[in-house]
Amino acid sequence: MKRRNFLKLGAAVSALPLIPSSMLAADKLTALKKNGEILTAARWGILKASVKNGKIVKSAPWKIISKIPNTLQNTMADLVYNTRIKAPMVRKSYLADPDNPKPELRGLDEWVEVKYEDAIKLVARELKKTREQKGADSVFAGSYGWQSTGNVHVSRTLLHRFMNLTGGFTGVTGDYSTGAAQVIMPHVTGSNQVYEQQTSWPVVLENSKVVVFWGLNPISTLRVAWTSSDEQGFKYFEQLKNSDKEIIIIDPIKTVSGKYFEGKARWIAPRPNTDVAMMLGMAQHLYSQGKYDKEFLQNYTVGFEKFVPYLTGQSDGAAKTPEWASEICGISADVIKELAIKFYENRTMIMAGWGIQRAHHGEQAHWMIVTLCAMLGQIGLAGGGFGFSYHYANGGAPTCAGGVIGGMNAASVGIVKDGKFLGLAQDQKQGGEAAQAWLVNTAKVAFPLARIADALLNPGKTIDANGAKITYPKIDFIYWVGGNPIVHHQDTNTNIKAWRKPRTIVVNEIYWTPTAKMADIVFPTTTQYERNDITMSGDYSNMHIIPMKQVVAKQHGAKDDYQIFTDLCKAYADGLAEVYTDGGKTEMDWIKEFYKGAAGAVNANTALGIQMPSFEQWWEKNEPTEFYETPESAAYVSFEDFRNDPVLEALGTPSGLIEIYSDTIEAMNYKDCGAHPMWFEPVEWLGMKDKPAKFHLLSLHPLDRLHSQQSNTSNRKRYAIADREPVLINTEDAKELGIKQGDLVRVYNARGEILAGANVSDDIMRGVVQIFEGAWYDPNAEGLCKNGNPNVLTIDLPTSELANGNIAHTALVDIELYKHKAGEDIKLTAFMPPKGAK
Ligand SMILES: Nc1nc2c(c(=O)[nH]1)N[C@H]1C(S)=C(S)[C@@H](COP(=O)(O)OP(=O)(O)OC[C@H]3O[C@@H](n4cnc5c(=O)[nH]c(N)nc54)[C@H](O)[C@@H]3O)O[C@H]1N2
Ligand SMILES: Nc1nc2c(c(=O)[nH]1)N[C@H]1C(S)=C(S)[C@@H](COP(=O)(O)OP(=O)(O)OC[C@H]3O[C@@H](n4cnc5c(=O)[nH]c(N)nc54)[C@H](O)[C@@H]3O)O[C@H]1N2
Ligand SMILES: [Mo]
Repeated sequence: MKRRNFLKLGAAVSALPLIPSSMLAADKLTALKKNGEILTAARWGILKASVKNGKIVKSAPWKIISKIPNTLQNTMADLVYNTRIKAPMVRKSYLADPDNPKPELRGLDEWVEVKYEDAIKLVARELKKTREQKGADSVFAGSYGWQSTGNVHVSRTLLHRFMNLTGGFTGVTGDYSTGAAQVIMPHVTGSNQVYEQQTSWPVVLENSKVVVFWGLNPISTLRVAWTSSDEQGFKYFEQLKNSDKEIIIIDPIKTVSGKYFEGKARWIAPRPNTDVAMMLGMAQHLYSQGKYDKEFLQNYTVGFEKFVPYLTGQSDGAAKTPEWASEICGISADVIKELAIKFYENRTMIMAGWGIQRAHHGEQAHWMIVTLCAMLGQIGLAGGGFGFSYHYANGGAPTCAGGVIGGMNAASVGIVKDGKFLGLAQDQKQGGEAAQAWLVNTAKVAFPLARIADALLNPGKTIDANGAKITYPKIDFIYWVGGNPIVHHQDTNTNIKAWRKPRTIVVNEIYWTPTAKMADIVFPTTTQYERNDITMSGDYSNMHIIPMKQVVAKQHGAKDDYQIFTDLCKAYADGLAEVYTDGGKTEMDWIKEFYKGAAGAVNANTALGIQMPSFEQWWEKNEPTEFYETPESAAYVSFEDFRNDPVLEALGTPSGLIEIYSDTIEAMNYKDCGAHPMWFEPVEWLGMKDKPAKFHLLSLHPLDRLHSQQSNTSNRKRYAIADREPVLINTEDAKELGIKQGDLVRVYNARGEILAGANVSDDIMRGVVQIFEGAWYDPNAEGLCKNGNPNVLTIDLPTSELANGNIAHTALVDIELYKHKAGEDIKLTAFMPPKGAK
């Protein structure tokens, strides 16, 4: 251990005042308003809450930025008052004997209410026991999820801080969002592209002639951001609609975005998971016509000459002609040729979403887009090339000049011996930038997130991952906060088996979600509206600093995650809570510190012309501080510097250039990811021989929810059909099956079965069905999900050995009119508390 850390720590503890200096002022600052309006923020934007007699009666956006509606903003009251966990609870068999807790009864057992203090002691004791008996690696705290916004109450970081200080944990790498793209892109372009600023919207609106939405549903997905949505993206897509640009939508579904651009955009619907073949057809056509930018390929890329034999079929006997592609993707060869030439002859911006890479061999999709764009030669030119985050967190909204607030960090691994905290084992690690904050890995042992069920079921198994070998630890303790893994992970029935492996599972939750129901110990947690916090808006724009003022009192004895982990520290070892809270800091102390850091920098930078007031004044005023774009940020063109000087501004790839062919990946020698982009048949798709089922299932991100969040609000009335999650099915397909609008249907395959309500429409191509992810899993005794969670039907395989991302959008299913089977229980219980809970 470093002496410096001992000193730092000693200083922190001895300087701990009896009453934090800010306490008196804080009382006034934290006083609740009983009547009137309160400003706060959520993932879904800056909000104004109306309270009457201390109760939320309404929530609405702070400002109207565009005419595009955002239904997530009006549900605050439901989020505070519905389906709450009302007390700390322990699963009956676990409470009876934590050493023999009958994990096979998880999700089935009764629950028993316990005193908060007892639950704290129980968790601290069992965690310590697990670490002593099985080592720190047996404790899993990867704990992925879309927890609430705010830089203080960030549940996952707070968990990691606790887990690090008490001795370390097994974590995860990557995420579900961009599991494949974030791993392949650094090999191809030197950085991940998916969480990076895009060519600015003003540049696109001025210079692009053609805008392509390749699997892009921005009118839905821009409803949220990781910090808080600034909603600038809506404003710009609105301007795009009113412009004279040609818009081409490539998507099996005419989504809300397709409808928004109806009459303006052309809708082209390929078979799901075949986009790479379609792009290869375009590339081959450009090559055969000599219509590609040889100079760009020469100066800015490597490996095109090794890719050509694949295009021409010299290497594998199949020329990737538009006709070849058409057979696979179902789009006519003429259209493929026409699009290729159009993109070549006009300044074209290809905006791609992430659904296309949440599929088997998902790495290939974005790699092929970059390759196609390299042939078009417009990368680094104003309004040309590609952008992988226009649909997410308002990418392309120019970055504002101003202050950036700090946040909680996950601290370092601590050393605990005989009930005493001895100090830190290593230096502090700081959090990353907002857009990629969750990619920061603070654990020593980590595996790709989407392999969680595989890891639980196969301890000791070694997998390949991006050139490394990773051996799964034997996980015996899970602590999850701010996520809903029983809902979000693929192949639920396998996942449930995996979740019955460890001895202990602890969950901090607001609601009785399916994940809370699958735990042993549950702590009821506050919603973000029951505590104070501070956040920024705009993951890329850094547009506002927003005071998140507590709206109502904490409900039903719910505790903040910060409180729970502070109390766990106290129970775990003497002296730990002081370190955890950095000398006794309250939520207001942290908020003030984060504010002051930013305000100091802003006020010192006179060029900004913005003076931020004292913290107390600012908090009292309860309004966001707004920052503004600069001429430079409004003119930002991604890859422009590289284009101007590929030597001085070399990319972070081994060659410094765009890698159409990667020697690094070649050396990994993977069967399922080669050295250049390729078409691989997915494990299930519509063009396969001996299809195991008839329809391709896509499970998009939900319009009226954030994943599973808001399932328990009145928004459900907007979409539920036959009181279940809707399944979108093509009119002709439905007719053949005798299914009508509103019918209750069974959707099934070899992996499981769910109920859904039929939504019959021409807005989806034939052979494809769509069920939004996020419906709360609600199994009956036979394992039929009565509410309609599509993950019961999806496949839990990795994209490839390279990225190990999830493949949620690769699955075939069958569908039929629901016929009642004798004894089958289909009463919806998703929103009811489990046995033993109030
Ligand atoms: N089939 C299919 N599956 C998918 C996807 C798909 O496209 N198709 N997409 C995947 C993707 S990209 C993602 S990101 C995941 C999302 O999966 P998740 O992020 O796990 O989904 P959420 O529903 O947002 O879960 C967040 C949970 O945190 C709780 N929570 C909120 N605030 C707090 C807090 O302050 N403290 C605590 N303790 N809890 C809190 C909420 O109540 C909620 O239950 O789903 C993945 N799953
Ligand atoms: N309202 C709302 N917004 C959200 C979220 C939410 O839950 N609700 N979640 C947020 C999160 S965590 C993430 S990761 C992002 C997700 O953003 P994305 O991953 O981009 O969203 P998806 O819904 O998976 O898919 C986007 C589009 O791709 C299309 N698509 C799917 N498969 C294919 C295919 O094989 N080919 C083609 N051409 N198109 C295909 C879908 O039909 C859809 O229109 O959204 C964020 N925004
Ligand atoms: Mo995501």
